[in-house]
Amino acid sequence: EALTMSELLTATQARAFLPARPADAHKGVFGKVLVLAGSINYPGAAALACAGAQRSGAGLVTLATGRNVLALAKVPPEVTLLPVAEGDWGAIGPAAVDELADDLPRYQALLIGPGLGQAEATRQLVLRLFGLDQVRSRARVGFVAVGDAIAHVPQKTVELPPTVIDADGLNLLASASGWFERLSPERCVLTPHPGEMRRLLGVTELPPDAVAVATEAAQRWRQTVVLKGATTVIAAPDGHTLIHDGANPALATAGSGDVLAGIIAGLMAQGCAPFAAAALGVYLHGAAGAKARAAMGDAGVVAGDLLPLVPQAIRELR
Ligand code: NPW
Ligand code: AMP
Ligand code: MG
Repeated sequence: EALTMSELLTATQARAFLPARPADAHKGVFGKVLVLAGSINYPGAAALACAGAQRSGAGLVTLATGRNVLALAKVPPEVTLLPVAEGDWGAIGPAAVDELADDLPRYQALLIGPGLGQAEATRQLVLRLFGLDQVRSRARVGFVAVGDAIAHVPQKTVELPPTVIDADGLNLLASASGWFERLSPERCVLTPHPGEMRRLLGVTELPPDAVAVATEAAQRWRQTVVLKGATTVIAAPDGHTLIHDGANPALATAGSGDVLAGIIAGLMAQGCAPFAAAALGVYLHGAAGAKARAAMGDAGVVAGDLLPLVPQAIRELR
């Protein structure tokens, strides 16, 4: 019943969200994406997210990740690199924020989370990036003598470009109570699968109506929410909801969501507003999946197979 109450995402709607592609433009016109992703356990997620952003048409994609992770990640050669310091087991820690802060304004979109891992140092990085650490350190001032001094070291306030938060970016954010109150409203796209949505909501089981869950979360958090699944719900902070009904077992494979997050970030870098980028990204990811299934079948498609099909999906939509 909920399905009939919300709008289905059609090709016509997706087409209306496509960013312009002027023939005489240079790469700067199509935007720069910074991807903060990867860890020793998941170098591939960073590479897939970068490639997704490239294939959606972004002008430049840069990967910020730990130096040792870079050595393992099969990053496409066109991607530029910002190696950052890493701690134990390749975990990126909060010091990376200082390394990146001055560069951030150069990017039109940021993607944080694919394969980032959940080390404590990386949790501190995510909290610091979103300005959540100051809340915590203030609360601890009277408690830890050394922490008192640390809490008073003035830290750079980081102005984030429009941001896609996925995977461990979501898991780590969920560890801070009231996390959504600190995000600049209507700047982010959150792309949880049901497991990540449970963590964000702090519940052990989601209510059965995914449309209601996503719609209410987007309004409460004041951000665009993409609740992924065989049916994916795209919800805007103003209550507008689109449903992508594209059940396809070829997409149920590791790294599929990392590619989607990259596509959405790439579209944001090209000037799409968060909700438009989210809806168009889900549509193109689904269309690439349909092409992969038609060519290869239901089983054995891998996330990397989707990548060259994204430009074809864009061409067919235009
Ligand atoms: P279950 O299994 O049904 O009981 P996690 P993750 C639940 C990186 N990756 N779709 C599910 O319940 C990611 O970017 C790296 C999906 C289970 O409890 C992350 O950083 C790759 N899950 C990190 O790995 C390729 C559903 O959610 C939990 C669900 C961990 O991400 C793989 C699973 O999710 C991966 O992308 C649904 N419809 N419904 C690489 N090559 O580098 C319920 N769940 O624990 O968040 O693990 O998604 O694999
Ligand atoms: P993740 O779990 O983060 O890797 O994301 C998985 C991606 O694949 C999301 O975009 C899901 O919507 C999509 N997906 C997974 N299973 C299916 C399915 N059975 N039908 C359609 N899309 C799916
Ligand atoms: Mg994922």
